[in-house]
Amino acid sequence: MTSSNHLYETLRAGSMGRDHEIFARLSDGRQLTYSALWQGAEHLALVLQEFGLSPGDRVAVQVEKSVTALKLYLATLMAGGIFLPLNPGFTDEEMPYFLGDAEPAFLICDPKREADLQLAANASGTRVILSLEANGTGTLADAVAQLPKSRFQPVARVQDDLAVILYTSGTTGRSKGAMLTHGNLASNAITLSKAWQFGPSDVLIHALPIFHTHGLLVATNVTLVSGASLIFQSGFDADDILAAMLRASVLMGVPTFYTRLLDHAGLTPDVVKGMRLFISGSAPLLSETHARWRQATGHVILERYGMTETNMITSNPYTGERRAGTVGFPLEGVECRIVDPATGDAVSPGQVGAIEVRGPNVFKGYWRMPEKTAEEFCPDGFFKTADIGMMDLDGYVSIVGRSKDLIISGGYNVYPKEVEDRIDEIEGVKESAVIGIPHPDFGEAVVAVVVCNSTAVLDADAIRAPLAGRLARYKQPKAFFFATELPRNAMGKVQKSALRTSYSDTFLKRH
Ligand code: MLC
Ligand code: AMP
Repeated sequence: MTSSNHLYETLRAGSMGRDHEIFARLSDGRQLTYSALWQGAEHLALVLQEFGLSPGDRVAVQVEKSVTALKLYLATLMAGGIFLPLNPGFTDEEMPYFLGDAEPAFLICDPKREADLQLAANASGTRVILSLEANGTGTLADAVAQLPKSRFQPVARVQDDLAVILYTSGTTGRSKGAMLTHGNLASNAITLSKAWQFGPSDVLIHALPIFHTHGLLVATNVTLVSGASLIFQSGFDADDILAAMLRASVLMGVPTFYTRLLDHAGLTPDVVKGMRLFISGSAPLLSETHARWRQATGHVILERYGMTETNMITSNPYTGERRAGTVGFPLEGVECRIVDPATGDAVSPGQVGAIEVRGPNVFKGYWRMPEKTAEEFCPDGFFKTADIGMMDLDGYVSIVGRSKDLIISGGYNVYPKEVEDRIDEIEGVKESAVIGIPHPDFGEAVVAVVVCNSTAVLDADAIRAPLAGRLARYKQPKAFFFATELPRNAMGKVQKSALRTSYSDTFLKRH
């Protein structure tokens, strides 16, 4: 009897019978065919199995972006494991939490991090540590070289089995592992491919990180399920993206991609001539950016909305009006409602409320946090996104705010509490408030307002220096302000909105 591996088979179907076609064009001129991609994934799956991977084991991966890392993602799925990618910017202080919580059987990391992560990995019961550099070398590649090459029969996995865990920060400081199933990811990939009319002739410029929903589960999965190809870039570089546009058809990016490209003299209607689609998501796209892009290129950006726990929820239409300032309609098969947060009742069109989502895209829950999971779901199965929005009479959804204290900087989420805790630990600091304020490049920038003890004399460097090495760089405040006290309401709660107003033009006036 042949077994079936749901997500693997869904993704594999996109290129079935077309193995000789290109999957990825790399920056150094090399090209990877679909057959090389799947064969490489099979070899890595053999290694995982040889080292004792059992179905359901977590494979934690903290590496620089590379196609080998994509093969490892596919290999983990094929071997029945759960892929757990982690931002390579996470510091040695941040990593032990993830390892301790997820208890991965495998850790694949950069060789330069191996020694520093060893202790935390041992403490979390990690059985196997292998290294992988961006150029594909390391002990993982050595293990592949030593193994006799045979075919790998994917391990049976059904829709409800876990495929990926992605950590998403929590307001209380503890990151939560969002458990995404084979069914969640397969359904969203198929839905998006259809909604955005992807096909084998599409060439996607891939400049996003691959440890998040956007770069891994949207960009990569949609490409695979459509049998399309990637121009695979290690990160954002405006020159490289503009050069790639001459051979590409689609770009997916966060709003910072678009504002940076608009600032580049090389963005002309000629350069984008062969492109058919520009997609933006992960953070709000200003209507102004939408209009400037249309003016500069003649293309209308398609904005969509999603989150780690739900994959993609809404999208502006491919055909039909792509309305600036909105994130479009609920995707096919995805239910989205706007409710009064106090009563849970649906509000009328045009009224603002809490956004809730239900569908095959919605995750299974938070890893080993059943109470937290129960809190975030309504009894009828809708997930509470914590985003505040409205749906107009035509059905377009707009995001107007967030009920959680969250900053989105260049598409990365920063939870103020985590940064405040680190600042408050510094000697001489009485308390702090971390807020997000408008930034021309990152959309929002993290800044800190610090109150020192009466006897302490601290300057910005005295706060900045101890944070370096403790927090990933994107979480580190871009400016520090000092105050004698924080504004509080009658209940004693810090009034962050007052602080945001006070400092709102900090970065805008510098430009
Ligand atoms: C880099 N820095 C950032 C930052 N990115 N600071 C704040 N926010 C960010 N997003 C830091 C760098 O460490 C550096 O610090 C300084 O800012 C300048 O960096 P840079 O060289 O200009 O940044 P760059 O490497 O070009 O990266 C910017 C970026 C990148 C926007 C291209 O952040 C990025 O790729 N963002 C995409 C994130 C993403 O994929 N999100 C999707 C999540 S999924 P220093 O101190 O060294 O000078 C999700 C669901 C959904 O949200 O709906 O998709
Ligand atoms: P994450 O936790 O990283 O998955 O981030 C998800 C959050 O990003 C959502 O809850 C939204 O607040 C935000 N987000 C994603 N896409 C958009 C968008 N197009 N417009 C506004 N906010 C967005």
